[in-house]
Amino acid sequence: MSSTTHNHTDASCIFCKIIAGSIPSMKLFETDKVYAFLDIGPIAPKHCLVIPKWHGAKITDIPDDYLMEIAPALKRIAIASGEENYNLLANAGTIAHQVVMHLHWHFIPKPDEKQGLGVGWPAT
Ligand code: D5M
Repeated sequence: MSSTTHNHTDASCIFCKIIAGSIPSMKLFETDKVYAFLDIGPIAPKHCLVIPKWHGAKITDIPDDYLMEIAPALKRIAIASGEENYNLLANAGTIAHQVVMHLHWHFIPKPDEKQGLGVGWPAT
């Protein structure tokens, strides 16, 4: 069920705006505490993100009850995607390549190029 319980926000944060619906996203699903959507710059087909509905850059900023909905959301995506090979990752800090300072987990499928699934991607 969706909800309006996103009460710890940063008005300048693009992901807070996505949660609030003030800028568009390709939403996959949401719960009271998490929001899942397609990455705007996919590095593989079905590349998507899961974010807590609580603004904070790092895992240490986020209350446990929000974090506890992250793993089930990633599991739901993994099942729905049908993918067998993928990376789940969260960058923390600029040196670790975090660009959006609202905690997010990437779900990044890794097509098996030996089976031809990755042909043509990434474009070179
Ligand atoms: O990755 C931040 C990720 O956020 C990057 O893969 C692009 C994605 N992004 C940025 N803006 C949007 C919008 N508006 N919709 C969907 N996805 C978006 P990082 O781990 O911080 O390097």
